[in-house]
Amino acid sequence: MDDWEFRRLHRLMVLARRIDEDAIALQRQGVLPAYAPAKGQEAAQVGSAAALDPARDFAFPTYRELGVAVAMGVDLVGYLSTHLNIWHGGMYDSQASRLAPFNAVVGGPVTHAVGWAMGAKLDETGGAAITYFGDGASSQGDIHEAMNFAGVYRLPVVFFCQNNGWAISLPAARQVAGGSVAARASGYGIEGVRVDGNDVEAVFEATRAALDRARDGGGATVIEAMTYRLGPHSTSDDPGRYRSLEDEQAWTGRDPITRAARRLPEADLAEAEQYAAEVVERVREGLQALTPRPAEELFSFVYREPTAALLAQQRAWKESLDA
Ligand SMILES: Cc1ncc(C[n+]2csc(CCOP(=O)(O)OP(=O)(O)O)c2C)c(N)n1
Ligand SMILES: [Mg+2]
Repeated sequence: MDDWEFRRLHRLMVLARRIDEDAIALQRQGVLPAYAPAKGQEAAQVGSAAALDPARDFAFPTYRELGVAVAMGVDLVGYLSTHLNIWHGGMYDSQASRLAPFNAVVGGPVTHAVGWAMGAKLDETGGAAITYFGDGASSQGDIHEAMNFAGVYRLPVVFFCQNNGWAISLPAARQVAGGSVAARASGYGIEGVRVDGNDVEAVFEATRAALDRARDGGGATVIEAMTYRLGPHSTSDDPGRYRSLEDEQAWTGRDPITRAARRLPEADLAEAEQYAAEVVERVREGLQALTPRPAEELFSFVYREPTAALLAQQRAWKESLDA
């Protein structure tokens, strides 16, 4: 990776970190009802998303993918509006930005990505899907069906697992027997690799290789990025109740941003911070200026053709307003 590209990835990680910190502050100030911090996972998120080709690929995130949104250049006010809970799945344009609405169903985005990859294969678009999921999600049945389907049909999809050590309070060791999510790939006839998820360059290279193979008809890959969630599971969680300070401190010493910063001159670090501070300010103002959407839209965009049950709910809702 050349210096220019490395600097770009570092700058995106710093931006993700600062926006993440501000989102937590906004939650504490009562602006955001809840938030799922991404601190510590910036290299895994930025490194993987930066390897995508925005002209043909598509990403399917979980609820913790701020770094992916940052690296893909998604409108961050629209992205964070999901945490503001004012509209279905965020107010950014998913089609244009190539990032699906974020998904709070554990394992949910994985089946969507495989379906999208089936479409890309049938239409011969040359695009590949990437889907994000956690160590906890890796024990969900949907993941296994999705990987098997991708293996059987040789689909262009990258299963990107961020193994951050925890599924809320459950350690990965207690639900991944054998210890490796990547190792499961061989049972589905697909590639599996494990990378240091706090090394942004290693993540970028592994993802680029997997995307290239997917586009060349080589099928799917499981990438298991070994990382750590430095903060709480969500703003309602207290990790002090289930993990040790020593563990947190050990991983703080492996902070992906500090690590990348060692390769860069002071001037670049200062410039990255200044840029991040400007964007944080803009995003904060944008979020605070958002007003609620019409309540009627609760019923829009759920199905292409609304079901009878949905229409009945809509009628009941309207009647309750008149009552
Ligand atoms: C289908 C489903 N089951 C359970 C939950 C509740 N839940 C939310 S996050 C989470 C843990 C997920 O852990 P992991 O996949 O490791 O992702 P991480 O939160 O660590 O990023 C659980 C059980 C959910 N949202 N969806
Ligand atoms: Mg996890």
